Amino acid sequence: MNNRLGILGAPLTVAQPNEGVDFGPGSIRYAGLFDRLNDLGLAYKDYGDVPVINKRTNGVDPKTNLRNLDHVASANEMIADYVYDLKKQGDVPLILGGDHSIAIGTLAGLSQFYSNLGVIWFDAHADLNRGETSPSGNIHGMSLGVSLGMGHERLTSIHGQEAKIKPEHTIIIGARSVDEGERQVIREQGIRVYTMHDIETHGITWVMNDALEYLNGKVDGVHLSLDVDGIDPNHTPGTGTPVVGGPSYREAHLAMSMLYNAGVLTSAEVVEVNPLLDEGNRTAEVAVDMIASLYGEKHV
Ligand code: B3U
Ligand code: MN
Ligand code: MN
Repeated sequence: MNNRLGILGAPLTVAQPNEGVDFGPGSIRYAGLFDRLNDLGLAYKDYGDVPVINKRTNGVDPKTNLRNLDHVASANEMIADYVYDLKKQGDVPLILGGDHSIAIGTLAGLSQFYSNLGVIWFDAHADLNRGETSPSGNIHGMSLGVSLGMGHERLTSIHGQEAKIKPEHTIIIGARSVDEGERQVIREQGIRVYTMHDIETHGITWVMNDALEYLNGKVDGVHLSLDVDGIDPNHTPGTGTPVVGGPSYREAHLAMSMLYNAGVLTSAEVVEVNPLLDEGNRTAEVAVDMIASLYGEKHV
C-alpha cells in the first residue's frame, strides 16, 4: 500500500434527470485539481474516466419505479471493476462523479478489501430510498440503501450478493431532505445521522469528533462520499437537487480538514457537480477546495 492517489472519473448521469453531471469529472480536473495536489507534493495517477454509457430509456418502469435501471446497473458494474483494479494497484481511490448512484459501484469495488468499511455520507439527502419508497424513481436517491443491501437485485448483487457496508458503520452528515420511507430505514437500521439541526446546535467540530469517535475501533477503513449538494447551495449552486440551509463553505472545509487530521480516510468520492447548472465553474472549484483540505492543504 502506498500513498499515491488514484483518480478515476465516473461520468454517469442517467440515475437522475439532469444532463450535465457527466461533465463533473472534467470540470473538477479543469478547476485546478492537479495544481493543488502538486502544491501539496502528493503523488497521484489519473486513471481517466470509466467509459460508462449514458443511455436513457423512456420514463420510470411502472413495475419497479426505477428509471434507467439497466444502464445504471451496467455502468456501476464497470465502475466497481475499475475501482477494484485501482485499489489493487495499491492506490488510494479518489472517484469523481457523476451522479451519486456511482457510490453503488465504488462501494462494491472497495468491499472486497474491507470487512468493516466505515462510510461518511455527506449529503442533503439520505439516499436510502428503494423503488417502493422513492418519490422520483431516480436511482441516485437509492445508492446508500443499495450498498446496505436494500433495493433491486440488479443493483445489490454487483460484485456479490452480500451487503457492501453495515448500518452500524454508516454515518450521514448534513441531512435536511429525507423522505418518510428513508426515515423508517434510519430508525430500523440504527444509521447514525447528524442533521443540520445537530450541526447548528453543537457545531461542526463536535459533530466530526463524535462521528470519528463512533467509528473508532470498529472499522478497517473509512470512505467519504461527498455529495456537493450537502454544502449550502450559496456555495455549490451547480448541482441537480440543491436544498437550502446547508453547512457553510467554512463548516464543510473544517469537516474535511478534520478528516485529514484524523488520518483515517482510505478512499473518497465527490459527486453531483453539474457544470451546466453552475455559475461559472464555482461548484467544481469548491469541490477542489474540499479535496485539497481532505488531503492536507493548510492556509498557513
Ligand atoms: N429523496 C429524493 C430526492 C433526492 C435524493 N437524492 C437527491 N435528490 N439528489 C429522491 O428522489 O429520492
Ligand atoms: Mn446524494
Ligand atoms: Mn444529495
